[in-house]
Amino acid sequence: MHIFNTPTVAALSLLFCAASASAADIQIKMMDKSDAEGLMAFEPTFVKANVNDTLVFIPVGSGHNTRSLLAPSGAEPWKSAYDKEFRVKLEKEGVYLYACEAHKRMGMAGVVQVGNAGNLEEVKKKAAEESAAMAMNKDRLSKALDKVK
Ligand SMILES: [Cu+2]
Repeated sequence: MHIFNTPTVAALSLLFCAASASAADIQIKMMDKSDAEGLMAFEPTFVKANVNDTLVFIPVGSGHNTRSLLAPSGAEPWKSAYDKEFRVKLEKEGVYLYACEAHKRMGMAGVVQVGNAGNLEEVKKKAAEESAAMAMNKDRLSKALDKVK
């Protein structure tokens, strides 16, 4: 007696393939100096992701962490330990702003877009406030937000 007939097994394996293909790990390095992004930077500063992808923050320089500044409604805020790899699963659509707590004033901040950017206006407002308090890299967040499509 067969529990699954062949077409059912084929359909199930297709489903598993689709699920695993759609969720990716996206690496973001926490750096004292990035060739691409400048001093005190997350590399890349802007990331576009899909729902259920996972951000993986990798400590490259030392004395950095990551903390969300603004997340779409319903999304869990995050705060990592210093100098530790940290994973965040992105379960809600929208734009996320985050920074390194030690170097936020030096503009060490980044942007993640997940699916539709429904909260973009709110994010731009928050980014402008944060950028005004930065001593360097003051245009980093606005440049990153220009990439939101
Ligand atoms: Cu830092």
